[in-house]
Amino acid sequence: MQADVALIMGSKSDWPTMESAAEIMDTLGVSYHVEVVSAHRTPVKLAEFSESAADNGFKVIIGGAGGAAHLPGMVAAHTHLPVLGVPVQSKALSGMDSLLSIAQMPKGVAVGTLAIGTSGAFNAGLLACQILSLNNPELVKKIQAFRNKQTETVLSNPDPREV
Ligand code: RP5
Repeated sequence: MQADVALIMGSKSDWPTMESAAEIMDTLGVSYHVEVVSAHRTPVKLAEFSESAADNGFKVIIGGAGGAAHLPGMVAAHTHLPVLGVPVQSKALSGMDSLLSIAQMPKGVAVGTLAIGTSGAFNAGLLACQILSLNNPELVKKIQAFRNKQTETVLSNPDPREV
């Protein structure tokens, strides 16, 4: 399971959202491990996974969950590694419940909260890469190339009526 990023989520139903994090990490060549770890349905697994995460070589943890989204916060309670939380869009409350559950951490236990849904998941993957790039000049170059290409795509086709 050796990988730089742990990409975990509360349910298999979160994968269609969380695969956006995997997408950008694939693009930038960052290794990740994917697994369902539920704060409520598998609480002992969550504690064991989080407590052993640093020893297992992970450097950043991305946690996605919806509804009563306690996963990222509980992971952060069990590890010193940086934890990025992705609020998955819920059916009942469109992800506002997820967002507030993840963002409103008590002082002293930090979770970096991203946007609701696939944009948040993508940016969690991107931010994990940026954190890892602090000690990796080659990764810095890849991130800069990704950003430059994105900018060029917008600048080269500014007419909103054209695809
Ligand atoms: C959360 O409950 C999961 O993260 C998921 O977003 C939500 C619904 O889970 P399922 O009932 O689809 O397994 O724990």
